[in-house]
Order: sequence, then C-alpha cells, then structure tokens
Amino acid sequence: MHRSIVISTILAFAALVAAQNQTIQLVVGGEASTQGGIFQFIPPSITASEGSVVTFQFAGNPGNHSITQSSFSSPCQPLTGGFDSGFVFIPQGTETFPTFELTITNGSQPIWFYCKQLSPAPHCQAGMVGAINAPTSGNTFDLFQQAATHSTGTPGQNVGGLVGVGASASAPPGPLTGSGVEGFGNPTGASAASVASATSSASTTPSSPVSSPSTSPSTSSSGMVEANGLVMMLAALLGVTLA
Ligand SMILES: [Cu+2]
Repeated sequence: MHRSIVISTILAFAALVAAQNQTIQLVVGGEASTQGGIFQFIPPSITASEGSVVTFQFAGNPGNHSITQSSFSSPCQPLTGGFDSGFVFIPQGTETFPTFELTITNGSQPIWFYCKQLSPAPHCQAGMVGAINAPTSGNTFDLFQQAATHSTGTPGQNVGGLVGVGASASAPPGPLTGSGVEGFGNPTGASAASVASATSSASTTPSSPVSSPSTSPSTSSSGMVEANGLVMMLAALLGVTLA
C-alpha cells in the first residue's frame, strides 16, 4: 500500500510537470474548404500555462497572415510593446510550413492577438483574431471577436517585436525555406532587443522574463530537459523506495 501511494504520487507529480511544459499547436489561416474559411486561427481561443510554448503553424495554404498582439479594447490595433510575427506568405502547394513559437511568460493575464493582413479584405474584421487564457466570463473571446468584426478603420500595421506582453518569441517565423515562402516585416533580434528594454522599463510586471536574442531559441527543449531531470530524480527516489 505504501509503495502504491509513492508510485501514484510520483506519477501525479510527473504529469503536473509535463502539463506545465506543454506545447500547444495552433494553425494560422484556413483553406477554402476549411469550415469557417480562410480568415481564422484554429483553434481561436486556447489556454496555456506559464512557461508553456504555443507553436503557431502557418499552414493556411495559400495564405498570408500575421500573429500580432492587440488588446481586448482595441482588437485590431497593435498593443504597445506587443509581440508580432510579421507576415508570412505561403504559396499554394507549400508542404512544409514555417512556425512561430511563443513562450507564455505570464499565465495570469489574457493575451489577445489579430492578423493584420489587409488583402483581399482586412482579416481582423473578418474575425481572424485569437486569445490565450481569455476569461470564461466578462471579457470573453466571443466578445473580443465580435468587437473585432464590428471595429472600424484600418487594422494597425506597425511592426511589433519578438518580446510581447505576457508572451515572447525568441526567433521570427521560420524556416522560410519552401518554394516561394516569404516573410515580410518580420521582427528581428535587434528590434526585439530594443522592444525588450523598452518593455522592461515601462512594464509594471518585473516578473516577466525577457529572453535575450543570444539565448537558446529552444525554450521548450530546456523545459523538457528540466522536466526529464525531475522525472529521473523521482525515478531514482522510487528505486530507493522499492529497494
Ligand atoms: Cu490573416
């Protein structure tokens, strides 16, 4: 009985560690045959714990979209200090899709974003918006999307940075290697660094880690190494207990 309690405790703890370092996949742009059409993030609203990585895959084919941070009150305008993938053009027939990876640096606040593409019509007003950790009451994703579709004026085109508010990327979208695949207005390491310093000086949340462009781009793998180390330690503990 004692042994089974130890084992179940270890399994529960290992599951918790794995959940906190989860990788969540999200598709940018639908296809003509996709339910809901071209102008969408799939799924549009997700939850992601602090430290987890959200991988945006530019799989809308053909497509030309961005992931640009905004706010609940202004769904189609860039948030000051917000993250931005810039545009990625995916020609029809592309088979390997670039990705943009956001690490959640603050899991306690909602993260809102939109696509700033204007062609053939503004994607934001067509409903191409998304949310991470949106509240289930009050400022919900549904209200955010409704506000986007009813918003007037041209969606904001300012180029943001890799480092955003509550979520940060360590690299622009990539790899841009497919035939005809191109990036436009993608943030660079240099602009990300300037945005990072501007964000940290203006930010009221000093706990948000700001990733340096010189650090490893693979936050997810370091998280996995950490998780594996913990599981190995627990396995060692189990071994001692069983002995
Ligand atoms: Cu779009």
